[in-house]
Amino acid sequence: MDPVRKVKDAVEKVAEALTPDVPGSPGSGTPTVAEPTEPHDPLPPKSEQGTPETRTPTGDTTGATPVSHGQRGTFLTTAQGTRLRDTDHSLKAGPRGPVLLQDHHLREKIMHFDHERIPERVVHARGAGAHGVFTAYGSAEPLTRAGFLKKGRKTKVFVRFSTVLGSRGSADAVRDTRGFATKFYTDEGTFDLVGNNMPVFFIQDAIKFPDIIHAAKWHPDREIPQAQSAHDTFWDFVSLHTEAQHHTIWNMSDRGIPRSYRMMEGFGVHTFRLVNDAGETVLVKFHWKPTLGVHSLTWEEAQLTNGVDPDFHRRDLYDAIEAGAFPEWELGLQAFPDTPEETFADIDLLDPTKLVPEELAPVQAVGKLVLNRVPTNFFAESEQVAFHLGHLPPGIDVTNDPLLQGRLFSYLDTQLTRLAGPNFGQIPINRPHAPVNDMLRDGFHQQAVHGGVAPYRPNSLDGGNPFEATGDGFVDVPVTVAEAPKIRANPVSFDDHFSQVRLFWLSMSPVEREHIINAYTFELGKCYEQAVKERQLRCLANIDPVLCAEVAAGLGLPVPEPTLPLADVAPSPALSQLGNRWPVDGRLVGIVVDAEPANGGAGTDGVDAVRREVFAAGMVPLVIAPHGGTVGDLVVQRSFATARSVEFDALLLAAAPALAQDAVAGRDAKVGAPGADVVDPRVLLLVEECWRHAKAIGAWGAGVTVLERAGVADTPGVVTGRSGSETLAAVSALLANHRAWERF
Ligand code: HDD
Repeated sequence: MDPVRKVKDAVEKVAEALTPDVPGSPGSGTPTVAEPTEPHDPLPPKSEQGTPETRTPTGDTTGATPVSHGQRGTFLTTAQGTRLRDTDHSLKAGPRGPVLLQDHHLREKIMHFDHERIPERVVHARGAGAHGVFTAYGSAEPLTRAGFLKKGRKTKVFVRFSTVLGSRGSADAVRDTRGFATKFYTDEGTFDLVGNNMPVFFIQDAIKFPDIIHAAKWHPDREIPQAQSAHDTFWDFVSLHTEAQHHTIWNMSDRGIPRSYRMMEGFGVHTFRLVNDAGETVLVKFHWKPTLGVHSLTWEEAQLTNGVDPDFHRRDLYDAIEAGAFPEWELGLQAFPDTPEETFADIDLLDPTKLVPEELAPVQAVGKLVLNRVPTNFFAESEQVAFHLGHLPPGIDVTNDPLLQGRLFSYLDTQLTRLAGPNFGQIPINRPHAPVNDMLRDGFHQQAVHGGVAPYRPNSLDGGNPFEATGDGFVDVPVTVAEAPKIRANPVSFDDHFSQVRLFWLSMSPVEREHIINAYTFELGKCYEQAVKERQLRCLANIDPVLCAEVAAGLGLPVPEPTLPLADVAPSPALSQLGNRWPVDGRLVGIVVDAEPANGGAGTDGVDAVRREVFAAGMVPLVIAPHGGTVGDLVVQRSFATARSVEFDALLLAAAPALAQDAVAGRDAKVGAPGADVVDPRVLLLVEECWRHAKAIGAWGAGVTVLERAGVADTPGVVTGRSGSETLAAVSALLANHRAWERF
């Protein structure tokens, strides 16, 4: 199909999905759904969802027993398959009598409900997943024998994005690191790449993970704050434990508040070892590069979003997939010679607090990931998915990074408790797509009915089966382990805690530096302990004098002297988010219209044409009107009561909606303003917030008045046009830069 047509079709589909259900309204296309009174076939699954499992829990696929997944069988049954005639009344001794203990249906229903929740993840509890496909370019073939990286090979994947600190119900747009965990269901066994949106970590040794997490999570006495690092214990730990300073500056930068999961980079963080068919090895770092570019929220926008739409990132991910604007990333590798020193350009590749600048080792693209399907059931998939760094196919192996080594223990261990027993690998989302023939037996929640009598090796009773693989199995790379004393210590290179923090700071543009200063000032300003703030300022003094002085000024504290010479490092421009232009696919454009003339508004002339042009450009238009329902022929997606600026990437003003007449009358009495001149304050707020958050704003016709009333006319990133079409063209050009950066 013609690609432009394809995008148009996909975007029209989303518009339908986003259109409120106003039966019979123009453009809604939604028939009135009658309330069912007798059994009939259920609606098919939504197009972007998979068909639910069609077997019963007992595995019957003959159709003889009703399927119990997702309300798809006709008649309600107990868990044992007995048809039920009543699920609304407990069995009682007479209509007014006591409930009888013998009511098995009541007890089964309540017992199961009582146990619906499982423990949340101890970290990364809040997250959202999606299915997709990974297609290999073949460029990694010389480096690894991994089959899924061979040219053209397609592999199914499941990705779960997450925040680290908050509980399962916490808000999405908090300042935090984001998890980016990918399960590749390769036909040689599952490969899990369990990374973050930042390339470095707080600690160099896994033994300190409980310390950083205890410090960063809530205080143990009151269990606050939720999903925040802006508190004493976090800054106490990172200021004492200076190897955390590099990860901390990433958190304080715009990377800590991503605009969307779709607009984040991902990093495997550790160095891994690849091995090819000839047994040659190379050290690599994994990168995910989003097609849409790396973009962030502003801090005020993030704070508002957490109130207005705490599920912002989750909703954004699913809306985009539903819209057909499938999120995409390229998988890339930085490859380094596998030398005995395991260093590159004097950077210790086993130190997870260090990155390798892309200018020194370019990221080579090896394949593309496309997320194209939302989960059918959140719990079954996103909640029960279990990743593990030890899930490696032949061709990929681990290194001695002490953080990685500890993680290899932690994930299996935590999942044993979280998923209540050792058989969580049999949960549908965790099942490998490669054939499994293990000799693991029994245990809680065993799903398999294993045949045979000899689950051991060697055996003769089951014909010696299963046999060990010859040639194509996993081989641990026989790395030489140096003869060395048993010791609790780090290599000396791990003692450099500041040079790369300075490298990061120097790589930022002025506006990104301003955001970093503001973030440190905000977070430390939320601390109560003076000693903690002063200690962190001493760390900042070792990073950069301007950074330290600005934050100290914001806190009203003296500027300390550095305790170390400032590192002499070259910046890495690739670390900055600014300076590029990006596709605008899936961006949300709000269009403010007025009520119909009959209701005192100016109407919606030309808006439908603009709406279609927004679609055609691959973006999603959302019509914002004084009320829900319809205005003329336009279906309204947001009313002034439900719209808030944080939802939109750009704003178009087609009209200057006035305040309702009765409200104006009250206002007149106070300020004596002429009624028709009073622009609805909710529209003014939309404009003011979009302006403060440096978003593109465009107006034509009567809409230009709003710019004047809001006092933003003729400022950077605010455009006007002779027509809607001309205005949209200018706004789209601005949107490709993500924000009007000059406004900060
Ligand atoms: Fe971890 C979950 C990423 C260090 C222990 N981690 C978890 C998840 C991600 C990461 C993305 C969520 C997976 C999901 O969506 O289910 N973790 C990282 C990265 C690290 C890191 C990139 C450093 C480079 N983690 C780390 C250490 C330890 C853990 C050092 C322990 C020694 N992580 C865990 C865990 C979790 C987890 C406790 C919680 C839930 C789970 O594993 O299944 O085992």
